[in-house]
Amino acid sequence: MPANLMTKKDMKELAAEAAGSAAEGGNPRVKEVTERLLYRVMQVIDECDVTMDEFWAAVGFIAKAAKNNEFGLLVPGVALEHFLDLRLDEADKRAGIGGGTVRTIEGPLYVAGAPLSKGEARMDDGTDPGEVFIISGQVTDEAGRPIPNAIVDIWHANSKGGYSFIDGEQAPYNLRRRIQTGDDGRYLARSIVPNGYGCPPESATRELMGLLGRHAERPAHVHYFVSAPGHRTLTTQFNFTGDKYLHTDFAFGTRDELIVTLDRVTDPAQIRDAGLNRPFARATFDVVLTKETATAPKTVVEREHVIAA
Ligand code: MBD
Ligand code: FE
Repeated sequence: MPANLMTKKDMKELAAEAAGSAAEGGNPRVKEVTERLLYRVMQVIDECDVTMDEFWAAVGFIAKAAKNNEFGLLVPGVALEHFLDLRLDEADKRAGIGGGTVRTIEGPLYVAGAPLSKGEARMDDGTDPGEVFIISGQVTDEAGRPIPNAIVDIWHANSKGGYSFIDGEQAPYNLRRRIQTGDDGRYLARSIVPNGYGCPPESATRELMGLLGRHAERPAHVHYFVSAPGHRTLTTQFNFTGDKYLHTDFAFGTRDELIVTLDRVTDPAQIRDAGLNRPFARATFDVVLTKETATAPKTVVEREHVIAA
């Protein structure tokens, strides 16, 4: 069939009717968004001459993603989670807010309720054969003043790119910790250098990436939520220089300001001073939080989070 069989007017009217524009009740917000969304879907079908077979293949794809509980993976994969960040960045700018550590996506693999400790934590349970990794940093305000009692909630993959709870192979809360900063705003984490994450082989998300000619990999990264009373909660991550996937992250999470360099320590005296017996890697990740104000756009995202048993 040819494309562009329909008039804009006909599509707009049908979308409006389907979204309940003539109906009294319902939720006005849902009606508004549904109407615009349906109109745009109709436009795409008509512009691209989407066949019935193609349409139902797309429905099947969405059903598969839903059955796998994969929407949390699909959303960053098609850049929408990053797009939400870009909008929030712009809203911040217009509200005159800047100067804090930049945000990036949360991703789908956070587990709430990780063990909480003061000042420092060991994140790994000692079973991962990966490289020992010491992360240190300071949480400050925009004036550089330390923020004591900030909660630094860190989570990352193991040396195989797997996340505890999700991969079913690790102890509960392995590589997931909350650290409360000391009076100097500092935190210290001992862990294992993570590997990058790849979408599961049979996932709908990987299938789509293949159809788009893209890969389904993330560079290695470490996730953070950082919160403190009177300050805006920050969702962010850092990556590592030299990573193969650093600038082609399938989830669009990499930001230039969030790339750290791993410092490899091989000097026996330094290894001993760190209380270790083999070479290790270390990195610094300092965090600057912005002040909470009544007019600041909201940064705490309400979304479903699992809690490990
Ligand atoms: C991850 O670890 C992640 O952070 C994102 C955004 C998507 C998939 C896996
Ligand atoms: Fe991740």
